[in-house]
Amino acid sequence: MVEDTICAIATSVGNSGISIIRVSGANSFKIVNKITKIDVEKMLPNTIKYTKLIYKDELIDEVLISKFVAPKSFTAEDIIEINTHGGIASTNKVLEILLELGVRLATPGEFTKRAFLNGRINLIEAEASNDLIVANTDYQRVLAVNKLNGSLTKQIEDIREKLVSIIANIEVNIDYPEYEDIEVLTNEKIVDPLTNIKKDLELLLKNSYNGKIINNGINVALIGKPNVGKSSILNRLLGEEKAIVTNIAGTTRDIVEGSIELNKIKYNFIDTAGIRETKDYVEQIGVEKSKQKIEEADLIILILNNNESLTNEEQDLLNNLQDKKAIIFINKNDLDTNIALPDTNIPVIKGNTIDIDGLQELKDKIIEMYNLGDIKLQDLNYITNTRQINLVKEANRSIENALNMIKENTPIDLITIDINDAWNYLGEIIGKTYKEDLLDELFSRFCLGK
Ligand SMILES: Nc1nc2c(ncn2[C@@H]2O[C@H](COP(=O)(O)OP(=O)(O)OP(=O)(O)O)[C@@H](O)[C@H]2O)c(=O)[nH]1
Ligand SMILES: [Mg+2]
Repeated sequence: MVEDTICAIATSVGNSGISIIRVSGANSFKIVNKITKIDVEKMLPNTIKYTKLIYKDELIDEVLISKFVAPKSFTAEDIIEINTHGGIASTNKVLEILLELGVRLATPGEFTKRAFLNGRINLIEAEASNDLIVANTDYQRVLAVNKLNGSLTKQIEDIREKLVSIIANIEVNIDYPEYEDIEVLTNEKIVDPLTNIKKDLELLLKNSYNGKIINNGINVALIGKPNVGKSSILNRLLGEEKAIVTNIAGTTRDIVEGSIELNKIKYNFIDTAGIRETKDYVEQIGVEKSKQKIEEADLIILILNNNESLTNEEQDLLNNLQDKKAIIFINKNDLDTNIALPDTNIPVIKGNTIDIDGLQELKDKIIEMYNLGDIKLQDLNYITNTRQINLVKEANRSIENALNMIKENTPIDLITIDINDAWNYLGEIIGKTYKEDLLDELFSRFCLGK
C-alpha cells in the first residue's frame, strides 16, 4: 500500500454546477473530518452526506461528501469525494485547504496508478479508463468500455494459459522422462498449438489497425495547385468558414485543420498550401509543409480544376499518388470543362463548392474506404496503443523463434525459453510484470484527478 494521502480536482476547472475534489489515502477520513461539520469517520461506507465545510472559523462552502472505504474504492484506499459548488474560486479554496492540512497534490493519473498498484485493475483497464475520458466518437467509447469490461484481458489471458500448458507439458517431459504414463512430447506435438497461438497473435495485430483508425482517426490531406478550391472544400466539409478563401492564388500558406466524424470514425482534414514553384519565401515554406503532409497523410484528396487543363505539376502529383490511398476531386464543375484526365485507378469525383455538388459523394467514398464492415459493438476489442502492439509483436517473434528452432531440431528445453518469453511479454500487456519508469511515463499522460 502506498502511504501518503493525495488529492486533486477530478472535474474540469471552470464554471459548472458542481466540482469534485477527490482525496485518497490512509488519512483521507481523518483530514477531511477536520473541516466538516459532520463526523466523516462515523459515516457508513458508500454513502453521501450533506455538510458545511468550515476552516479557521470561516464557512467555506456547503458540500456533499461521498465516502468509500478501502479496499472497496477506485484506488482500493480510503476515498472521500467532496462535491463543492462548481467554479474556480470555491474549488481551488477547498483544494488549498486540503494541501495546508498535509494532503499532497496528486500527479496526473496517480489515482489510477494506485488502483493498478493495489491490484484493483490491470494495466489494460487502467489505460482504458483514460481512453474513455478522451473518447470523442462512439466507437472510441465502446472500444474503451469493452476493455474496461475485461474482454481484451480475457483474450490475452487465454493465450497465456495455452502457453502455460505447453510449457508445463515440456517440463514434465524433461523432469520425468522415465514415467511411462506421461505422453512423450515430441517437437511435432507442440508445433500445432504454437502455430495456433501465432495465428491468435497475428489476428490481434491485424485488428489493431482498426483500433488505430478508431482511436487516432484518419488524416486526410487536401492537396492541389493554388486556387483549385482546397480551402473552399475544407470549409464545406467542416460546415464552417475555417480557412480563408480568396481568388488570389497562394492564399493558404500555413496548414489549416479541422475534424468531423463520419460513420463513427474521426477524420482530420488538413488544408494545405497550393503546390507550385514560387519565389515567395513564406509560400515556399507552405509548399514544403504541404509536401510533408502528403507523406504523413493516411488519405490524400487531390483537387483539380475542371475549368483548366492539367499542368505538369499536377501530372507529377498524380503520378506520386499511384501507391497511396487517394481520391481525385475535380472541382468547379459549374464552369466549362477544359480538363482531360488520363486513365487512372484512383476514384474520381466531380463537383463544386458553389452549388454544393459532389461533396456528399466525396464523404460517401471516404466512408466506403474506411468501412470497418459490420462490426458488432461487442467485437470492438482491439489492442490500440503502441505499448500493447509492440508487446504482442515481441510475443509473436518469440513464438516464431520457437517454431524455427523446432524445425532445426533444437533440444526442447531451449525452445521453452522463447515460449516463456512470449508468456512474459503478454503478461506485461496486462501489467503482471512492469518497469517502474514505464509506469511513470504511462500515467503521466493521464488527466489530473484520474
Ligand atoms: N466557380 C467556382 N469557383 C470556386 C469553386 N470552389 C472555389 N472557388 C473559388 O476559387 C477561388 C479559390 O478558392 P480557394 O478555396 O481559396 O482555393 P485554394 O485551392 O485553397 O487556393 P490556395 O489557398 O491559393 O492554394 C475562390 O475565389 C473560390 O471562391 C467552385 O466549385 N466553383
Ligand atoms: Mg487555400
